[in-house]
Amino acid sequence: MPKSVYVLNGPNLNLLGQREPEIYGRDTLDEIRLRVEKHLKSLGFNCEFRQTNSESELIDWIQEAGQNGDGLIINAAAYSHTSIAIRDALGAVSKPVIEVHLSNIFAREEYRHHSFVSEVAAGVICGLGPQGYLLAADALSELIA
Ligand code: DHK
Repeated sequence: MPKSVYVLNGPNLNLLGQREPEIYGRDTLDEIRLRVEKHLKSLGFNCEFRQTNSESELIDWIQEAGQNGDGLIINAAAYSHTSIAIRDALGAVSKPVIEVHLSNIFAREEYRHHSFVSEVAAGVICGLGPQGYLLAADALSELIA
């Protein structure tokens, strides 16, 4: 049975493609999902790719990933900067976690410079657009092996 990687996306990422494209790019989340699924498949992993605008649903999915997954890629979007609850849910996951942001959060507003997720992530990739998810998949595949 193939190992499985959860790819969880937080609030407003459902609007990718139309939302501030000069910051987040023109790819839709569905286009990114197809690329990530294909790439993870080529690395031998099943992909569970999801998006929610709800903090509680994201926490439930992080807990599910901790139980059923072998690794986790997360773009918690704005919750990265605000949610200790999401940080704590990730802290309880014993599988490797990689944090991804499409934009370079350090080149943006100061309130985006701190991420609670980073404290509990094995690594952080930001500023490389959708490619960040593919690089995270490569890193995770090494960490899981
Ligand atoms: C996405 C968001 O929605 C923002 O709230 C974060 C992140 C950055 C991203 O770049 O993917 O600050």
